[in-house]
Amino acid sequence: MAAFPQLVFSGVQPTGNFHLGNYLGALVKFVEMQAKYDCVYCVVDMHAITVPQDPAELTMHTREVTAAFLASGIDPKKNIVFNQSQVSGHAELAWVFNCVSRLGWLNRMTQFKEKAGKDRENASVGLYAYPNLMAADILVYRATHVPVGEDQKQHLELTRDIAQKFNNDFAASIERLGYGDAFFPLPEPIIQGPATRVMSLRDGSKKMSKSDPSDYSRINLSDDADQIAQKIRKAKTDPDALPSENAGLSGRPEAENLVGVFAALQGVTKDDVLKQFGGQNFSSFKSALVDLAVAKLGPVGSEMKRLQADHAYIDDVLRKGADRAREIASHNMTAVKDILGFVR
Ligand code: AQP
Repeated sequence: MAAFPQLVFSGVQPTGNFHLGNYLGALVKFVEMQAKYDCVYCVVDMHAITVPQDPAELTMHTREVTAAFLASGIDPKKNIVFNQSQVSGHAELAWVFNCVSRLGWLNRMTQFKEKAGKDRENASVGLYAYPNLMAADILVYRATHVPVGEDQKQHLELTRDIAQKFNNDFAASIERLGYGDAFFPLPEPIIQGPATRVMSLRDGSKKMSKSDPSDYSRINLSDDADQIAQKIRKAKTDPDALPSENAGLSGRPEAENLVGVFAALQGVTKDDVLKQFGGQNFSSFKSALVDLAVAKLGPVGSEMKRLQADHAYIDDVLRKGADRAREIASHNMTAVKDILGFVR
């Protein structure tokens, strides 16, 4: 397959309750990647409307996620930071992919099953076709790397299937137009580190999620020090002391989760954490975790609140980012239209 220039793309939905899972599973990786790659970071507002949204809240949450990006250390001058709906290439390519992707593929997506629940007939068509739009988000930039949490792995596999099928279906046209044997790269997910799947603080078998009705299940980036402390102290654990090695965490999902969170916040491995805390009870470990979480998340949360209040600045970042994103996306969409045989 042709070699593609390395480019990172990832997106976050503006759906409120931005939490520790989003931060450790996505944002921390986004920040790390900017030293090594050109990166495109998107607030995916078109994904958000696959479930009902209040317009005023959608605007507020779009600014909140953008503020979270910037407060975490993403540099909007070096990287492209924007919101999806300002660049029409996402929707255009998503339609093309609706015609490439197969019903059988979408039927296997577990996120749709979880989110639609029992009332499938009443779910929006957008929620069902969500992974096709996600493939378009990534491939409209011909991005090669996608930092995400574990929960997005299946959608990334689908993105690769769509890219592969498009490359195969239109191979002759792609070759004739001088793009070699593939127009789209097969993007690689980047899912690594000790907190690729942060679990609910109330139930170690469920992932930490924006839509969990219990606010005690998650630490929000907007929580203050008291709220962080209270949530960690109330987090579910088991009666045993912490083990000294990773293997001792098996079958103890709540313990494993808190150790993973500690490791990710500290930038070390779970084994390192257990070397330090093995044999200790949860109350002393939780106290150390509270101190660490407040030290790491507190400054991000307050910077986020400060930025979020400055609508003019945030909207300007998004507008300028969208201008840069649009340039790449329209260039690639012109090529896609030529490949498909659309007259322009
Ligand atoms: N619990 C998690 N652990 C690690 N990473 C996570 N991500 C989400 N939850 C966790 C990662 O955060 C990024 C942004 O995801 P999104 O904006 O698409 O949000 P989401 O996945 O819809 O978030 P939730 O909380 O899971 O929302 P609901 O409650 O609606 O299902 C992605 O990279 C994701 O992997």
